[in-house]
Amino acid sequence: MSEAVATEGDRLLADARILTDAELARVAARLRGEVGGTLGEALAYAVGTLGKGVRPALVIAAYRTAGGRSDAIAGVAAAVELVHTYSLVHDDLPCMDDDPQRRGRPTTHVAFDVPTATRVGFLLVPVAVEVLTDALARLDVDVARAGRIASVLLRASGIGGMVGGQWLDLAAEGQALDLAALQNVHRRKTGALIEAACVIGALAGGAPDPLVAVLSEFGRTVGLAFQIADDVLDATATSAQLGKTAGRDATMAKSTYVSILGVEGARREAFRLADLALTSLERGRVDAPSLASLASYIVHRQS
Ligand code: GRG
Repeated sequence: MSEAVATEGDRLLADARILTDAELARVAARLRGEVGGTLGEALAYAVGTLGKGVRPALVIAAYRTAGGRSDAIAGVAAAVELVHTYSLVHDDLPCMDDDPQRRGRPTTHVAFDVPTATRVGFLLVPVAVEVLTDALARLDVDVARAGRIASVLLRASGIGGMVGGQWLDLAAEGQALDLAALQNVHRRKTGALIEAACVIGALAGGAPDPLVAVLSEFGRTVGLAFQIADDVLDATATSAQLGKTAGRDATMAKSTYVSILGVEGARREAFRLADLALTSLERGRVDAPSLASLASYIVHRQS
């Protein structure tokens, strides 16, 4: 997997962000107006503090791979990003990772307060669903497929995915997990939403089930690679590079791929998984250079 492809990944991310960030800005402005007061400001702050946009880029790339052409896919991408954003607002709370910085800015509970940030996280759950259903209507996705898409997103965010993974992650603090247990945490906490991004994009683009299955396997593999790369960056990058506090895993005595395999071993595993993800595309005879570039970006990224 070459770094040149990773540069193409940067370009794809930037293109996807032009579409998705505009959608997120609309959501932020609407929430500021509709909710009003401090809570409206805090919602707009959380939604308007933007990340790299990996999940939206995967939604859009999978959609286009399935033959989708409408820019209204940005609403679907924004919905997936909103789920990710509210998870970060809660993840940073003092009762979880207790982090003062995220995406280069003070976390929502630092910029406002803990009760407000807690409300922001929960309030964004239905907002994400509303943004999703509006976008699916604009894309003219039929009701059965729209229901399937909503179910994929909600399942990935729930006990079998993000929430369950976070729970296991917190419960494992200070304990030495083996690789199988850690893989289960990573797949649920981070991988499930990344896999869902690929599946949702494919379904929205009208992909037949065999193509959905290939993109699901691709997403599952890069989802795990993403969290392993995150473990490596937490141990090797600076807080300025990451826009959040570096070295947090060691401070919180978390088991990570780095604590088990070392930095180089973890890096090699992330690269191996990115290659495996490309193999699943090839095996399924899916020509998806944009997804391949994003897989490369995911394991070569510096932030
Ligand atoms: C609010 C109902 C509710 C649930 C929240 C807290 C929680 C449940 C889940 C947290 C899951 C979590 C923290 C996953 C980590 C994922 C991860 C690696 C984040 C970093 O992703 P990047 O690098 O970040 O894509 P940016 O900022 O670029 O978007």
